Amino acid sequence: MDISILGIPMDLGAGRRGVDMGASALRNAQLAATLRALGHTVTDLGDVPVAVPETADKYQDQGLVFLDEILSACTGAYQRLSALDASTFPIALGGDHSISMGTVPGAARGRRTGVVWVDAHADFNTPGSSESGNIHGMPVAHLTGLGDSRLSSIAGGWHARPEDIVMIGLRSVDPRERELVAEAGIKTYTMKDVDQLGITRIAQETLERLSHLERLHVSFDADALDPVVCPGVGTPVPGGLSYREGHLLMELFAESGRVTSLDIVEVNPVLDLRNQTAEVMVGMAASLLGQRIL
Ligand code: 5AB
Ligand code: MN
Ligand code: MN
Ligand code: MN
Repeated sequence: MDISILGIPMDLGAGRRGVDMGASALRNAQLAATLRALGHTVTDLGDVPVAVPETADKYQDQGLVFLDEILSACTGAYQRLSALDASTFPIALGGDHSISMGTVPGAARGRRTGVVWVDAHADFNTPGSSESGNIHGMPVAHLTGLGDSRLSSIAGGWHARPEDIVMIGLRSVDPRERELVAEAGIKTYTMKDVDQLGITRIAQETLERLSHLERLHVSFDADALDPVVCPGVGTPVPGGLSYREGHLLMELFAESGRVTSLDIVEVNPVLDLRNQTAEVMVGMAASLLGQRIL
């Protein structure tokens, strides 16, 4: 497979500093070499330009922290990815999860695309429902066309349909956000569901539910995994996916041969232990891209 890596070193959407270094940490953890060893052709496209908070006005817009800078970085990511050949498999490296407002439509390249959101959080706040104003808690709502019209039109008129979205690993959803997810009719698997059903059944149901789609994007927030596995995240929540549950999910998706793009986001080297989180996430990417045990 032809894989293209794009970094979006941005922490403007997160409440805590440091995820801007995630892209660098993932490269340092041998992402490209690992994927090449699996037989892929890997091109690193470098980084999209991102403003630093020190030069930006934090509260330029009510309820949306660093709106202009995030719009500009997401637009940059969208343009870089949507220019890629349709057969190329893009991997976007965050950065905080607000990058996905650009990377998901960029990877979709105009086509209807399923989105598998692997995350402790639903990221379905709107400016009206968010208590933090942090845009990394809002990307899915904006991908479906809700919320602020500037953030929901980064890709022009392209939107993800709620019925094409599945969320896995949830265990921290805000009260109003919960209502919005239910109203939108998005399929969710909480950690309770993971415990009760098991990851195998969840992977099968997800692939079945999205079986009408030719393109599937996996947006993998490192905080979906348990903080013991991935301590280097800005918003850790106990009780997450185990190391093997994460791998098994990626292995089952790989077996399906249906995933066409990937985000790896929210890796925070400032809070990490010797780059463990980046190394774990490179392993997840390898499982998704065909690394086998036997
Ligand atoms: B992440 C919270 N719901 O909106 C909010 O890490 C957390 O991309 C959002 O999943 C977490 O600020 C965003 C409290
Ligand atoms: Mn997230
Ligand atoms: Mn999260
Ligand atoms: Mn986070």
